Amino acid sequence: MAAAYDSNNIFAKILRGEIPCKKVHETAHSLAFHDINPLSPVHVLVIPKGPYVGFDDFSAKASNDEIADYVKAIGDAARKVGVDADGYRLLSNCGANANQEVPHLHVHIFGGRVLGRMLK
Ligand code: IU
Repeated sequence: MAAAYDSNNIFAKILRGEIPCKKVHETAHSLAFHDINPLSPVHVLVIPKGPYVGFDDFSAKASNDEIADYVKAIGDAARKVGVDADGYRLLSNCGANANQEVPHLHVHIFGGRVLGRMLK
């Protein structure tokens, strides 16, 4: 079970406009922005606007509208940054065993080069 949502996490602050981000794409329920510490030439994070810790509580509690919006936002963000032609990797760390650092659901989009079999 996911931990309780901490509204002081860094992505919550980005969503409230308290901390800036390099925005790629925004929808009613989702926001995509460039990772502050890119691990590949293109490294974008896509987050839902709702208070979800990770994939576990999002998949259990989010509405169908939020889920559909989020999945489309990930694909649209990838196309906006131009990684769709050559391919890209999606990754979401969920919880302690995955070393999730920021406790707000995020999907990483890695692209811009040939990626090894595992990136993180
Ligand atoms: P993780 O999957 O939770 O380990 O990924 C967290 C990511 O958030 C990681 O790639 C950081 O570089 C990124 N990040 C960020 O983009 N902006 C920030 O202010 C912080 C972390 I803190």
